[in-house]
Amino acid sequence: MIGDAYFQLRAQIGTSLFSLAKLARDLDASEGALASLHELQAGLREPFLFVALGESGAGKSSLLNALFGRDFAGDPAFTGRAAVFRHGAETRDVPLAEEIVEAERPHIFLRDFTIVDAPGFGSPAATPHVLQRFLPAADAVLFVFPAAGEARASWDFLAQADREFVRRFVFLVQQADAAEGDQLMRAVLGLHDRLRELPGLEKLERYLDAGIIASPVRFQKLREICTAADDLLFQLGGRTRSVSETAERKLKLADEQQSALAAAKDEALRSLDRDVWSLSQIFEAAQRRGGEILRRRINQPALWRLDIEWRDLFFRELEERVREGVVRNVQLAAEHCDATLRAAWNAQREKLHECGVEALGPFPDDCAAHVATLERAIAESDPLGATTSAVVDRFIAGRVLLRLPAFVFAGAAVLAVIAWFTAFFFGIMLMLLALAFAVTAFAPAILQEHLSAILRRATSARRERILARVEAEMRAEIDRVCGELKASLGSVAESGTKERADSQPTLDRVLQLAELFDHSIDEIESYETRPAADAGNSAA
Ligand SMILES: Nc1nc2c(ncn2[C@@H]2O[C@H](COP(=O)(O)OP(=O)(O)OP(=O)(O)O)[C@@H](O)[C@H]2O)c(=O)[nH]1
Ligand SMILES: [Mg+2]
Repeated sequence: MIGDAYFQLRAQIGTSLFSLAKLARDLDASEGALASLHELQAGLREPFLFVALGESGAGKSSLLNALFGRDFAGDPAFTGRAAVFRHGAETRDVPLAEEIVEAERPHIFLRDFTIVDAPGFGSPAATPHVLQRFLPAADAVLFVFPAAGEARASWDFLAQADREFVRRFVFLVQQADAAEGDQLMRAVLGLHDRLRELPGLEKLERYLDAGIIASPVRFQKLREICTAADDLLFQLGGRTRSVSETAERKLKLADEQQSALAAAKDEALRSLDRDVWSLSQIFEAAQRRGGEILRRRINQPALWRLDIEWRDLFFRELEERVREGVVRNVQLAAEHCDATLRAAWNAQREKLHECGVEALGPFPDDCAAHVATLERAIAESDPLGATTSAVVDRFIAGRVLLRLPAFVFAGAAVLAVIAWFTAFFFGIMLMLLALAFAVTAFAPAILQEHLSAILRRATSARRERILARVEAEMRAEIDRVCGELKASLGSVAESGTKERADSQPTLDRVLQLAELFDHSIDEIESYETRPAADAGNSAA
C-alpha cells in the first residue's frame, strides 16, 4: 500500500493523541483544551485528495482500482458523473449535484484517501465548474492518457490549466498493453515532448509515496500536530506537576523539620536544665544564709531572752527572699522556654505556609498564664512560713531543755560554796559544777547544730518539691508544644504522601505521552533530513 511509512507514523501519533484525549477527559480539561485536541485529531485524520482525470474511457477507474487494490471505481451507474469516494460505515450513494455523487464505501484505505473519479473529458459533466470543485484542493491529480488516440480534450484542458496547479499532476499512459509497440512509443514520446517542462514521470507509486503522501508539507503538518499536542500536554500536566512538586516539597519539609524540631526540643530541655540548676542554687544559698543566721543569733543570751529576735530575719532570708528568687527564676525559665518554642513554632509555621499548608495557628501566647500556674504550684507546695515555724518551734522546745543545765550549774555553784564551808561533798559539787558549766556553755552550739540539721532537711525537701514541680510543668509544656508541632508535620507528611500517590499515575502518563510525542518529532525530523532520493527509494 502506498504511503506505508507515513501512515505508520501518523497512526503512532494518532494513538498518542487518543491517549492524550483520554488523559484530558480524566483531568477534566477545559472546553477550550478539548476543542483544540479535537481539532488536532481531525487535522491528523485529514485524508489525501486524489483526483483521476482524463478522456472518457482512458482507463481512470481501472487505474484507481489497480492503485488501491480494490474494485471500487468504474460503477456504470456513475459513468458521466464525478464520483467522490469517501469512507463510510456502509455503502451509500448520495447525489451532491446532478453531475456529482458522493459514494461512501467501507474500505479502510478511504479513511486516508478521498478519491474523485472525474467524468471523462468527453462527457457533458466534465465542466470547469465541476472540475474546479476538486482540483484546487487535490494532493495529486492522476492525469490518464490512453496509449492510443489523440486525447485532444486533455490537451485543450492542459493548455488552459494553471501552471502551479499542474505541478501536482501525474501523467500516465493507460492501456499500454492494448497498443501496438510503435503506437505506444509515439504516445509516450509525444506525451514526454509536450510535458518536458513538467515534473518528470516517475514510477507512480514511488512518486505518490515520496512526493505527495510523504511530502515536506505533510510532515510539517505532522510536526505541527505533535508540537501542538506537546504544548497541550504541558498545559494539561501543569496542575498535576504542581501537585506533585508540592507533595515533594511537603515530604522534604516534613523530613527536614523533624530534625529541626528535635534540635529545638533539645535546646529547650538544655535551657530548662540550666534554669533548674539556677533554681537549686537559690536553695543552696538560702541554706548557707540560714546556717549563718543560726550561728550568729543562737547564743547564750538568746536562750534566755523572751522574744525570738532573729525570727523575722530568718523568715525574710529563708522564705521571702527564696520565694522571690524562685518566682523570678521560674519566670526566666518560662520565658527562655517560651522563646525557644516560639522560634521553632514560627519557623515551622512559615515553612508550612511556603508549602501552602496552614496546619498551624499562631503560637499560643499563654506564657503569663503558665507562669501564674507555676507560681500557684510553688505556693501550694511550699507555703510561706512553714520552714521558719519548724525551726523556731524546735528552737523554743530546745532552749527550754537547754536552760536546765544552767539551773543545775547555778544550784551546783551554791552547793559548792556550802560544801566549801562544810567540807562535805565539795569534790562532788565541783565536778557537778564543771559538768553543768560545760553543758551550759555548749548549749547554743548544740542547738545551732540541731536547728541547722532541721534547716538542711527542710530546705532540701523544699528544693526537691519545687524543682520537681517546676521541671514537670515545664517538661509537660515543652512536650505539649513539640507534640503539636510534630502532629502538624505528621499531617503534612501524610497529605504529601497522599498527593504524591494520587498524582504519580497521571504524572507517569504525562511523561510517557511527552516521550511518545518527542519520539514522533524525532522520527519526523529524520524523514525531513533524509535526502529526497533516499526518501523516494525507501517509500517505493
Ligand atoms: N487492455 C487494457 N484495457 C484497459 C486498461 N485500462 C483500462 N482498460 C479498459 O478500458 C476500458 C475503459 O476503462 P475505464 O477504466 O472504465 O475508463 P474510464 O476512464 O474510467 O472511463 P469513463 O469512466 O467512461 O470515463 C475498460 O473496458 C477497461 O477494461 C489497460 O491497461 N489495458
Ligand atoms: Mg470510469
